Amino acid sequence: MSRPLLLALGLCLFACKKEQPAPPAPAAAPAPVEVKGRRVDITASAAGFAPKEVTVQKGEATTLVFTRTTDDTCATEVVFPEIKLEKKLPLKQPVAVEVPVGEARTLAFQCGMGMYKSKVVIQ
Ligand SMILES: [Cu+2]
Repeated sequence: MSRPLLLALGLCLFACKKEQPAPPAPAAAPAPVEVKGRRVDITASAAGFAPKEVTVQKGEATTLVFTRTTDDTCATEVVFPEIKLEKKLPLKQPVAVEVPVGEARTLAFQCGMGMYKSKVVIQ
């Protein structure tokens, strides 16, 4: 074999080894959690809750599924002040919150310290 070819082969082996991708994280498959009605996933990350605003139809059973994706966030729990609901958000564990859809209103939700203002609009 010629030198350049060997070199190319060597480079390729090196490059290929380097590019070996880490086993892909399971794609955004819905995490197993008990859900009633429509499921709306909400992520709690360093940037707060996403989406920040969720619209829900009055009378349509809807469950918000919160998943905290990082330890680098204040949102280790979610609080719905108006309905006095608080749920701990363990890292990477989906937490279901059933939306009270009986009446049209806007419910705020936020982290335990009242930051990351977000809301669910029932209409
Ligand atoms: Cu906070």
